[in-house]
Amino acid sequence: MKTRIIILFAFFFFIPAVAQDIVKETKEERDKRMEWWRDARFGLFIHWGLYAIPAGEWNGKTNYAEWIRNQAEIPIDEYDKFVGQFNPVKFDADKWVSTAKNAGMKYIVITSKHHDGFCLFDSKFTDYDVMSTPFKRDILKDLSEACRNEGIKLCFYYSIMDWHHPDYLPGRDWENRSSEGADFDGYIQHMKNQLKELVINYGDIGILWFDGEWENTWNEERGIDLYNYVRSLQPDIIVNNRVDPNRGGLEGFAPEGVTMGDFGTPEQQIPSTGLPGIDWESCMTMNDHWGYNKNDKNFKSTKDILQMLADIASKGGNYLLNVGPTSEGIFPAESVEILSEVGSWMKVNGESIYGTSSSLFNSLEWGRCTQKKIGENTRLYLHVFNWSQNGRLVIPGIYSQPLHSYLLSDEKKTHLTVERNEDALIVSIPTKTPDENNSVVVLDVAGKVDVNNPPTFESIEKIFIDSLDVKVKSDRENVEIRYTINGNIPTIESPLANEKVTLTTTTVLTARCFRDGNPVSGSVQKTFTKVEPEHALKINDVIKGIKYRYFEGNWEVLPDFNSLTPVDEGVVSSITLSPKKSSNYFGFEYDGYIRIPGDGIYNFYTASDDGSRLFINYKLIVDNDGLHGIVDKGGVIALKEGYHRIRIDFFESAGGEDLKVYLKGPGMEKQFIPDVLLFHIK
Ligand code: FHN
Repeated sequence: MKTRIIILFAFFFFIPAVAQDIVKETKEERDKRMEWWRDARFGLFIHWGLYAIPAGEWNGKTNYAEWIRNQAEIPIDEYDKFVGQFNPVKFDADKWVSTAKNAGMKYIVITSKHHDGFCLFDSKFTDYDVMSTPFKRDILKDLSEACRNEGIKLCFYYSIMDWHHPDYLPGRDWENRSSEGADFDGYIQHMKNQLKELVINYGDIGILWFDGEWENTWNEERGIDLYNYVRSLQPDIIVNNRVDPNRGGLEGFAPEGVTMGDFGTPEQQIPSTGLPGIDWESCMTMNDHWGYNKNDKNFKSTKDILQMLADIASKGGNYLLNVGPTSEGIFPAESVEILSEVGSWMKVNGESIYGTSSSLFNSLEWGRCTQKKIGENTRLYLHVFNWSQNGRLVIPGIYSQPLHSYLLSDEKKTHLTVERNEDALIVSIPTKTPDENNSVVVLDVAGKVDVNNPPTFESIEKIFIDSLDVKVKSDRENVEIRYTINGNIPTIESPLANEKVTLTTTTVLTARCFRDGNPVSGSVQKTFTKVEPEHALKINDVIKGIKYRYFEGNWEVLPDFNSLTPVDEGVVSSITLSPKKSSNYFGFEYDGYIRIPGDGIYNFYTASDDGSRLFINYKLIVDNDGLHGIVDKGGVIALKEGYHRIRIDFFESAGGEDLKVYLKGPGMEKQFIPDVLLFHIK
């Protein structure tokens, strides 16, 4: 134990200033840490707290849930009366955990503390917890024992945003409650104290599932610090990416993927394709609310849920499905019924979900595919949503040699014949569908599965000046890539692409895979355009810094600032939304020159909450307008070395606000626009 303490001390002592690499783990160590989570594929989300008492209803309105205090603008003293009413006498942790386990779920994420600040656990750092209620029992303690008994991973949701704690900032703008003396750094220490309780007092914790990171007091530095802190408490814990202010809103990813935390968190949605090399989890409600709403009967069907589970797994993701328990401590009957039906399917077909990886098929008209390595071979699980009555299941564009096929629901594993028809395999299947929701056909193939995916172009730019090297690649074995530069489909006579193709003029590049003289893929085509870089402006007497004009108003899209009178104006060295006089309903226009260090292709980005636009030489390059959480958008332009006009427009409505402006160019990774590049003239 002594060694462990020394190691922990070392963590604290040598925390690097910025990078998230405190644990400096290798890929192998990370894979080991993520292994149980990747195998699990399916978990239960639980949103439970004081908000279950009003059950979505307030002052005659019935569409609330866990946000009720903020949306119904309930004064804190009024809301805190629920503390004296919270007495879930029917709460039975063993029953909750067995319901999840019987549904085929491998982990449970429960709201230890949601945005309202109420804690479902006995915290030494607040009285705003379950021990102050008539129930007086540590919910999470009961759950940790029940999970341990059933071999289910217990995980905690924890909200960074806190509408109750006096040191949290910003306060609610509708609430007549002073933030005088609030100490946000003190709040961060409070969070760390509670997180230490959560990670140390309840046994092995699988995931710290953060949320509520979108308000303007949260930033990247604090996110990295919180991630490193939790990992230092339990190095093998998994942390989601909602410590990252740039996690990309409900899409759940930054433009570069997962830039902080261990997995992306798309919410109420499923990415359109898999995301190779990126861990992610879709979280979803069963009806339309996270917390309990007694009037919400709009539950998804078991078929919807099972097909979404297969869709998510076929793209390499996890599915976190939510239940909102009642104030008595029981799951709504509809949720119990759905989980039971899902469990019946999982009992028969679970191996087609657990421990599977994404398939290589871009699309299958009848359903989805997950796969597993079986020794040197590959097992395909064909999830058939639309069962064909003609006795044939056609798997298009597969060159692998079939070995064996059977219905996963068939205990005898009766062999199904498999024939080849050109680049398709056809499985003979019974006319009667095995399962109305999702029938799984197993198909074992020799070696790595070989699907007719075309090559990929590695170049991310579609415009270039001078010349452009386009890498053309395929991860398929034993193929050669041939290409054309005139838009025609490549033939065996077309030139070999080898590693890259160098373009010197605007080109329609088309590439295709061949094997033994025959095409074994469709073709991929992209136009790369040669452009003339914009000439620099001839300006003199430049002065460091960029001009700003500050406006106040209530907009849903960017206004024409030229038609408005600014409240303030001046020059700033950086684009940081200051000086401003309000935390809501304001706008900025930044206008000046950027000194471009050399000829080349430049990407500009804005990450903003709410809307923003970026212009170079009066051309709209980034359009990130509208009411939204932090969203990162980019645009590209070719520029010659020298000064170019730059203008950024931004507006904030209410809630979180943020504006970050990035630049990427030749020899420059994506970075905040350096102050040294910003100028104005009198
Ligand atoms: O504001 C929360 C919401 O209440 C709920 O907890 C979801 C679940 O991921 N997360 C936030 C909304 O994105």
